[in-house]
Amino acid sequence: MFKRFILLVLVIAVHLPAYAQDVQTFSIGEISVAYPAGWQAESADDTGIYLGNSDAALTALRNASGDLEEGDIAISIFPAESAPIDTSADAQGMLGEVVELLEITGSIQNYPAGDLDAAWIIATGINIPGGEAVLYVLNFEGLPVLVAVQFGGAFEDVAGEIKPIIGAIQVGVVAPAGLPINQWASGATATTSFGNLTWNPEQATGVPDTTGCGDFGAAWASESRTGKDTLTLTFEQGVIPAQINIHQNYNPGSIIEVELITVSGETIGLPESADPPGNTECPGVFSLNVEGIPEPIDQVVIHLDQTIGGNWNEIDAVELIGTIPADQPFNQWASSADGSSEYGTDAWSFDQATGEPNTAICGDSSSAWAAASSTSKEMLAVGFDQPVIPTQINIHQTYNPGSIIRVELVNTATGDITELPESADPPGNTECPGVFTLDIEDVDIPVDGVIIYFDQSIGGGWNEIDAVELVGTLP
Ligand SMILES: [Ca+2]
Ligand SMILES: [Ca+2]
Repeated sequence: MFKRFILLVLVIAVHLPAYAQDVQTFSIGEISVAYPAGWQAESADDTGIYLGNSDAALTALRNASGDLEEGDIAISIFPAESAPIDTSADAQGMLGEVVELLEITGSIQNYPAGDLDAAWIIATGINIPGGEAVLYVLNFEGLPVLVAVQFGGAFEDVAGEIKPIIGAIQVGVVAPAGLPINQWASGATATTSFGNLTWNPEQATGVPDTTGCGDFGAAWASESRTGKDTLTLTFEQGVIPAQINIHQNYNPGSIIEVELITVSGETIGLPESADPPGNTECPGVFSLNVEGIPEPIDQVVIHLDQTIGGNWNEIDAVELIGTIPADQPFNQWASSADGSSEYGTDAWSFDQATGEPNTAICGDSSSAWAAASSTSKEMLAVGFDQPVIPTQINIHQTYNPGSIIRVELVNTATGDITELPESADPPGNTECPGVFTLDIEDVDIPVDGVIIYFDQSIGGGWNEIDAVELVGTLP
């Protein structure tokens, strides 16, 4: 189960030294890339990365156009699963499907990338902006990645610049210290809202989901079209802010100020943060670059005066881009799981212990992991994408808590195992449903795995695990 992690560590070790000091990095979800100073990166939709060596290159990506001057390079990087192809195929197979889908021509070849299964093609066709592009499939285990490179002029002239960037694409590291991450708001409140189920503050959370300029229930709107209102967005991860992107889908022009709130609760006003009429198109993104705020923030406050425009200034989504400070606790849910036995291969399987909790009640629920037998000794091993210096583990139990006898921590790169003292959860200690929390103080090596040992003869019933959270600081 841990092969993927070890592979990733090797990939990182192989690729990163290719760069000198003046390099920047950017990550979206599990994908990250390093690129030369002077280039720009931004998140594309909620899953991909746009990279460009000029404003024109980035604009071409945003507009899906091939309008590039000689020397311009535009690179888009997306999970292969965002294309309608079979992502269980090998790299050449996936690229073959892309070629068919786009009805393009060219010769698919293996792309040399160490142990990584990779393929590439110099492709031409009318479905490619500009008529010519280079496409790559990097078949990272678990998350294959599609890369498209557009360029002005001849490929030979830019190939040398592109190659190290392709080599610096990584998967599986959520947020190494110093890498900007993007987040969409996970919660929202407002002084007023137009509805309870539509146009409510919730509609400004998550990825943008309105289509065009107009009055949409999937965006937040205030009660009055001329209201002076405040919309406050919360984000899961506190970050040193670099950019705020406010997606507006109806009557932009009424934002008078944007404030940030630090994780410790201090409010910081952003100078020149008004978005007057004519500044942002409809639909459009009001983008604020933020500099010089030393504290991590996890809330964005948007003040509107809709007497300015005289009509609802609707907000569809708000994105926060920033870096995770080295000492900031980092929360993650298990991304992989294995163990001694599972009750099913889908329902009650190991995988049911990954991701955020999704089992609300105490009971025998197939959205939690259960062992094959109800009275056996068992082991559940969960893995996490980002190694951290651990400070806390939270084990979400949804049936018969009381059988956990021991918990261990793992560094999957080195194989080091740390047993946690007094890590049993005896009957009566955790309610059902309930969270068994282990605070960790003395572990100073990074870990990315947790192993939970059970003796279900203690409780005599399935001790089901819905989710496991690892909290820690970046190494
Ligand atoms: Ca929305
Ligand atoms: Ca679950």
